Amino acid sequence: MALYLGIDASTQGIKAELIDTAKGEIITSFGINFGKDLPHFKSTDGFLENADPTIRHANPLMWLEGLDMLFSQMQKKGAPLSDVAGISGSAQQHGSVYLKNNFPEILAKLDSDKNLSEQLKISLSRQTSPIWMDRSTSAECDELYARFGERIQSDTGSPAIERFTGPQIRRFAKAEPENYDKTSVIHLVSSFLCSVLCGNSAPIDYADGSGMNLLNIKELDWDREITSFTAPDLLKKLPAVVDPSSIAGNLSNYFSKYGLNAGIPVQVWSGDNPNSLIGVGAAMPGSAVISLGSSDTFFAAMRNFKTDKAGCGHVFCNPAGGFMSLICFSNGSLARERIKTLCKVDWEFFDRTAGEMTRAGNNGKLMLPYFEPESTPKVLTPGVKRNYSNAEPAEEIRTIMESQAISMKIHSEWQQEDFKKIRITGGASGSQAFRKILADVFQAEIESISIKNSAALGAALRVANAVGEIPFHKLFDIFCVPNEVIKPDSANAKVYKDASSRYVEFEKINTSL
Ligand code: XUL
Repeated sequence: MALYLGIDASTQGIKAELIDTAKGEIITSFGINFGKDLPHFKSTDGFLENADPTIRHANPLMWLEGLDMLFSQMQKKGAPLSDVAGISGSAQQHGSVYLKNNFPEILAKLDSDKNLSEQLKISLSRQTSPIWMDRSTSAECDELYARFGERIQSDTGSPAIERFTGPQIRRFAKAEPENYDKTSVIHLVSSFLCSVLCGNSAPIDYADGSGMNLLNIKELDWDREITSFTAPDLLKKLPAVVDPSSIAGNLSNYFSKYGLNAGIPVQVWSGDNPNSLIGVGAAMPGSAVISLGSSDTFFAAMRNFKTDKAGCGHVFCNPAGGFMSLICFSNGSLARERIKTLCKVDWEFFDRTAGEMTRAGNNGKLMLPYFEPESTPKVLTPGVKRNYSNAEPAEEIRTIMESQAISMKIHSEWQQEDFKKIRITGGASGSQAFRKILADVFQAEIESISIKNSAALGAALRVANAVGEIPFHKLFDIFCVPNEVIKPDSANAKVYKDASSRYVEFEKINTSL
C-alpha cells in the first residue's frame, strides 16, 4: 500500500490529509486548532495579541507543539501511519523563524522521550516569528524601493511588501542587531517545519521562496544585491533554494514514536497558496482559484509572466512549473467571523439563511471590512467603512460577502484572463450563499472539490508525484474532480457591474489608492 501524507500548518491550526493513490481515496483528514487545543499560547486566532495592529507575531513553539499533537492524535485514532511512503507539507507564507547555530545539532539528535518544543526552544535566536499579517515594515519597504526601484517587482515578482520575509528580516536586523548576529539560519514557516521532520536544516522551495522579496524568480536563485542590502551577511543565513519537487531529506527517528517509518522521504515543503493550486487541480493555466481562509486569496497558473501595475498582486513560482499569480486579501475569514459575532447569528444563518432573505445588490450596501490592516488595497490602519448606517443582520452578512467578492474581482483584473471557471477552496467555501455571490459577481462557474483543505491535499499530491512518480494530471483526475458546480445567473450581471463601479469609487475615497 502506498500512502502519502500532506500536512498544512496554517495560521489558525495544523491539518493533515492522508491519501491512498492505489485506491484513489483520501483515507482520513485530521486537524488541530491553536486557539482551542493549545490555549496556553494565548493565540486565539493563531497569533499573539499586540496593542499595535501592525505587529503580528506567532510563537514558533506553538507550531512545534501543534505538530506533535497532530501526529499523536493521528496515531490514537488509528491512522495507518506505518504505511506512509512519503510526507510533504504546506505552511502559511512569508513568516520567518530565526535560529542559532545549534539548530542542526539539536535536530540531528532529537530525543523521542521529549517533545519538539522543549528541545528546540534553545535554538531560537528570536522568540517570536513575524507572520504574513505583520505590517510593521513600511520603512524597510520604502528603503528597498529607494535602493532598487522597479527592479524589486520585476525580478522578485512583487514590489517590496510589508508582510514579505525580506522586509521582516531587515527590520529585525536593524532593531536587534545582536540577536540578528546570533542568528545563523532564517527559515520560512514551511522550511522550518520541514527541517524538523527530516532532522536537518531543509531548503526553501522556489514557490514559497517567491514570497520573500529576496528570490530572483527569473534566475531561480537568491538575488545577491537584494539580499546583501536587506541585512548583513543574509546570504549566509538563508537555506539553499530548490525546485519544489525536491526531496529535502529522510524522516527523523524522532517520529517513529508515532508509528511512522523513520527514513521515508520528506519532500521540501511549500507555501499554502502554491500547495492549494495543486490541491484543487488548477496547476495548468485555464481556471482560477479562490481560497477562503484566514486570508482570502485569488490565484491562477499564469500563461505569461506579468506583474501587477497597482502593486498589490504577486507572481510566485508554480510548484508544477512556470509561474502563478496571486492576490491576497488579509481580511478574509477573520472579518467574516467578526461580522457573524456582531450579528449574533450561527453559521447556518450566515452561510445560507442570510443569502435567502436578501437580494443580489443588497440595495447598494457596501463595506470595506478592514478589521485588520489590509493588503489589497494597502491599508495600514484598520477601520471598517460602510456606505449605510443601519442594516438587518441578513443584510450586513450579504454586504460583507458581496463586498469581498467585488473586491476580489476588481483587484484580480490585472491578470487579464477572463476566467470562465473558478475552483473554490478553504473553510468558507462551504458557504452556499458565498459561492452563489461569487458565481454572479465573476459571471463564472464556481466549482467545489470534495475537501476544503486543498493545501494539505496539494502537499500529499506533490509528494505522490515526486516519490510515487504519478503524473499530476492523473492525480488531478482522481482527487480533484469537482463535486458541485454553481452556474452564474446572467440576470445579476448588471447588478454587480454597477455595484463594482460604485465599490471602486467607495474604495478610492476611503483609501490611498
Ligand atoms: C499570501 C498570504 C496569505 C498567507 C496565509 O500572500 O499572505 O495567504 O499565505 O495563508
